[in-house]
Amino acid sequence: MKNTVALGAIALFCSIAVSGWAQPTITDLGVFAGGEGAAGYGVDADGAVAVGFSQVAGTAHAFRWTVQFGLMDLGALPGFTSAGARAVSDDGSVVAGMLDPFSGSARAFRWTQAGGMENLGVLPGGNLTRAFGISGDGATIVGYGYGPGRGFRWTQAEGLQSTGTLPGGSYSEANDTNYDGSVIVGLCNSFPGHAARWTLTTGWQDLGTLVSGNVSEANAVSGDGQVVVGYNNVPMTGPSVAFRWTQSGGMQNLGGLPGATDTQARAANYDGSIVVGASSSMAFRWTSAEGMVNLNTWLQAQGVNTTGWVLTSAEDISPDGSCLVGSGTYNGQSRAWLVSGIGSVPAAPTSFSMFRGSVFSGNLASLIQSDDSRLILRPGVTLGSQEAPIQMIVNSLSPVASPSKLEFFLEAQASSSNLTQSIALWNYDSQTYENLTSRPTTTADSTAGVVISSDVDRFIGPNLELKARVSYKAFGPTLLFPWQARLDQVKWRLTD
Ligand SMILES: [Ca+2]
Ligand SMILES: [Ca+2]
Repeated sequence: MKNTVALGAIALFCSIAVSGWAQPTITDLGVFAGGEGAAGYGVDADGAVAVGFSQVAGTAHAFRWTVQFGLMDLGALPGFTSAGARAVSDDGSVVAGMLDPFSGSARAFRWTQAGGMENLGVLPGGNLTRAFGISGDGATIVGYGYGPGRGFRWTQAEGLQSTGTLPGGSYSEANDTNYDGSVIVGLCNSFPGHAARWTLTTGWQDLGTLVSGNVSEANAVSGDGQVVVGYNNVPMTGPSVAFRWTQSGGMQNLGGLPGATDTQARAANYDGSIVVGASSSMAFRWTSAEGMVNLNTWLQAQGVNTTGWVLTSAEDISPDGSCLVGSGTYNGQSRAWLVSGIGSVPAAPTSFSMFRGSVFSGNLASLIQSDDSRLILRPGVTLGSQEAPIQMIVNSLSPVASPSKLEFFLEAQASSSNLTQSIALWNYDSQTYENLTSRPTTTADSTAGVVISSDVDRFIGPNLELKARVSYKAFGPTLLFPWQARLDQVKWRLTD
């Protein structure tokens, strides 16, 4: 059904105009004003939402980044001064994290777009909770409750429930859960701790260790619940190695990057075929075919421009493996990063036209690369005050016949921030533009995007046409002088 069609015209166009244009991209998720750095922990299914925290004046602020609007501070409930976000549901709408994460009275929280932030409370007799994971469907949050020293599982219907521990055990931690919340993984016993897997019917199951007497801990479980990943180490002093566990194969040693002494697997995709993590402060990616490779060099081999970046850990992966989030440094500054579009195919603009407004300078070639060479547009006459006086229609062709995902990105700035920039895609079914995002313009380049992963075919024409409309309109005080929109790059990304 989904066929990558070989369109000679596109292939030729790509080889000439966009050679070296990497398909996966790395995005700096930014920091809040005055921020000292950021760490990324969770990504949704299609790379449109990422979560983590950003440090401002020594205080952690939980963030939820979206491709449309960038960084948003989730704030903190009254009585708390700091927060950190640890995980996000596959649709990006539910976030799990911690209030005052580094204090003795930390509380797990749940955030939703509709209801805001909610304190999940403590287990009976407990005095703190920390949330570490969320199910793909967003209904189950897992973490750890101090006091009783037990992993917890939270659902709307049942509230906070202890996961218990192994028979005779004194301790448990719940670090992650699968797509539907039916499998939880973490740590059981006191010392030495063992990686463990929990289901409602079996309770905790000890996954053992690679070497008798060692310590192990499970950090994550695949979406289907079948693959558990984490680390194994020698108690107290020893080096750690990553492991990948399956029911049939038991615990498999994934080792570490060459020379590394401290390796942890942190996440797995839906079927557990891709594992990511950190190996002596270098992010890694593992597959059975390629083994464990340094993510920095792997991305370079994919054509990603990683200039300035050192990716020190990969903390989460989307179910399809196309998006990764984690932490690192950009030009020496602590930053959260998002890599998206792994496995996607490019589509650069092939033509554009002005429906309202006109070209001040630049041309189609200005839109191809992110190189600060820009297509500069100015407003024109409109039929009414509600109509945007700059409306550019930009066209391309999809290299994929029936993509599972369509992404559209625009890097641009304007001469004023008193403008609204809107992106619409032409719906070939309804024969109308669907307005997908509107936001204020910035006077320095910024990237706005849309990610479509359901009913994608409505945006693909009968001959694989792609059509988008970018518009600009003044808001607030009327601008008395001519203003400009300056577009550096327009691009589509399609995933089969
Ligand atoms: Ca630029
Ligand atoms: Ca450009």
